[in-house]
Amino acid sequence: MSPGGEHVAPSATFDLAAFLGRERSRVEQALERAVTAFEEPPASAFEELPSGVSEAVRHAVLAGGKRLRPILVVAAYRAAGGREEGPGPYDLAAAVELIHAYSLAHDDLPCMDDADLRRGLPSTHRAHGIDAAVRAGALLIPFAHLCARSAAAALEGGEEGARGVVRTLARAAGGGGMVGGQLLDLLAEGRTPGPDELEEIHRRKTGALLEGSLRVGALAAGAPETGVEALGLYGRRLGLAFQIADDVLDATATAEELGKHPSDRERGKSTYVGLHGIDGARERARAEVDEATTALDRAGLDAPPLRALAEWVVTRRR
Ligand code: GRG
Repeated sequence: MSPGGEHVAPSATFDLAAFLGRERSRVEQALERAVTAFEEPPASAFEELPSGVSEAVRHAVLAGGKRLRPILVVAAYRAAGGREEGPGPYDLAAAVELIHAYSLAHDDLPCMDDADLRRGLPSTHRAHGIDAAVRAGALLIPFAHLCARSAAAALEGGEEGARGVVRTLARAAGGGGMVGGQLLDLLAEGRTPGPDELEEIHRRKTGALLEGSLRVGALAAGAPETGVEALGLYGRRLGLAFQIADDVLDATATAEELGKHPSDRERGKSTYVGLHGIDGARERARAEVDEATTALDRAGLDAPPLRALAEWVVTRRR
């Protein structure tokens, strides 16, 4: 078991459990720094934050999670040649997790998934109220971009890398990415999207931020376009594998194992399992992982952490 509590397959060549433990701890420290900065007046732009918002931000950001996206940011940064060992890459990575945290807090709201449980705890609005959850999420969006800009500017990619990082994060989080995917998903409720539409929903809703994490890390390291594209392609394949694995978990795991209610199954949504069956979905996830590692091979990137993470994405139990 890893320090995150999940099963991690032993690897002869790379100790993924130890890697995840180390990286998560540094990500948690960076997230604590980000939340503390958010509470300071210049960052939040409030003399005094509206009641409950600070608590809701702390809950949304700090209460658990696998931290896959920030770990991918730092792994991509290192695979692309980034050398900074200090907190800088983790501060950049935390900015991406802030976007993910806002999306989960808003996704759980009664007007969207209406979920009571997240990461084994009450969802943000259940713990701190709907008003605070909405405001916290909305405030996190611009704050995350400010954090990403200043962290990236201090790394090898400098100001040019930082511009690319902010553009990439905004695209991944926006209408062509995560928000657009969520919208397509909401509009598809009550009917069954076919395989192409389902893939497009997931490519945007889940895949865009995962792919964006890889691109952000590479850009901050000052990687050339070919390196950014290779890591982006790995991220695209990984994103799809992650979502297919999520559908398999949604169909096979309990709320206790997942730390949330398996919502898609209950809401009768179209899923890879619904379209291809459990074995078919597992095969698709495996094929995507193979494509992800092939993208690394073609770019001549060894990157053991990225290879191990791709494997873990489809064997994880939550
Ligand atoms: C207003 C249309 C509109 C959108 C607002 C709410 C929202 C933006 C987007 C929702 C995006 C969303 C919830 C995507 C699901 C991504 C996903 C699979 C989350 C689970 O990720 P894990 O397993 O979670 O990495 P942990 O808890 O480990 O961080």
